[in-house]
Amino acid sequence: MFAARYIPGEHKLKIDDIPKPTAGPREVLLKIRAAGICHSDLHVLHGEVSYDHPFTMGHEACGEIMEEGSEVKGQFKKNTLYAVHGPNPCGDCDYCRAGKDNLCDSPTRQFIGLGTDGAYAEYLKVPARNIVEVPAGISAEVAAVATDAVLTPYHAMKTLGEVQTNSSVLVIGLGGLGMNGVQIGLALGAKVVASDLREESLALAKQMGVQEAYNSKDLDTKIKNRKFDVVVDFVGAEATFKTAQNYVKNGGTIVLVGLGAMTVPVSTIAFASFQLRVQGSFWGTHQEMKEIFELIAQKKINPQVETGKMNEVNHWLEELAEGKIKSRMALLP
Ligand code: FEH
Ligand code: ZN
Repeated sequence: MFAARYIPGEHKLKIDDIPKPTAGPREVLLKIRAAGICHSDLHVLHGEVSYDHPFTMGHEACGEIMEEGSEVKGQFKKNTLYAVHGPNPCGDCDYCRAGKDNLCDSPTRQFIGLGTDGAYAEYLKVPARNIVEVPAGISAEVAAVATDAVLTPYHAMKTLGEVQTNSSVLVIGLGGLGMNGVQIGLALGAKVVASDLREESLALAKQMGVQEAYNSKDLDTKIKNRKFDVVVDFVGAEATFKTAQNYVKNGGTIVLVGLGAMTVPVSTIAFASFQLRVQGSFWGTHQEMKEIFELIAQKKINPQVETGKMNEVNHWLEELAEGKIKSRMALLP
């Protein structure tokens, strides 16, 4: 079958023809219907994260079940889309048992498409426990990108930021994650202010219902000395983290999602004097993935997605690297 493979040391995926997998006793075999591309793929291809073995990439997967393992027979529906929980938790460790399965610390756990075979392929086998049914009416491309670009901001805002009705939230960065973060904040009943350097992104955020959307360079004049319960930095650069420190309330939380810089300076005087908290955020849990699909089905979140052809995956990853993809992209077989 077709598969786009990571080869250690290579900076492009190898388009290959490999044997079609078969489902183990507690696995299912999915026929891939859509696979989202992500900057995390680029971190690997650019050598910032490396692996010592080849595997098929693609950690944002959606497909239909073609085969059920012997121990999970009859548990799933035919002609139905399922989304894959990319963190691929073990289900047995303390984190998994505590419902924090995004932090699974099983020594054998590998992320789908980042260490173990993923979705840039015709077929993908995954543990049956790590898929979630996609509600009818949600397209494969939306479901695929939602497994990261909606799940990650949802985990950051609802679970870690504890965003709720009337929370004041500043969202910094309106890329694929931030734009969904704005919608998630509104869906949770928060008062959301959005900021980005791109005017077209600010306009889109306003179309999504946010009352205030300001260019990051005008933030000081626009919001002056207002402070926010939660500031979510979807960029993770020095400048944006500095902005976050300036506008988070005393005792408030900065949720750091973006990986823009390797490190960002923390103001000790600000953090100590105003008892600030900075909270890292990683992907999301299986339970949260069920919740985001409900919100998408209720049209409270409308993920923007562009599509391309799976066999052009290297081209689209280059487009992503050059900043030419405005929202998120899913590849179709
Ligand atoms: C996945 C694996 C490792 C680091 C970051 C990611 C993100 O794409 C998940 O949101
Ligand atoms: Zn685990």
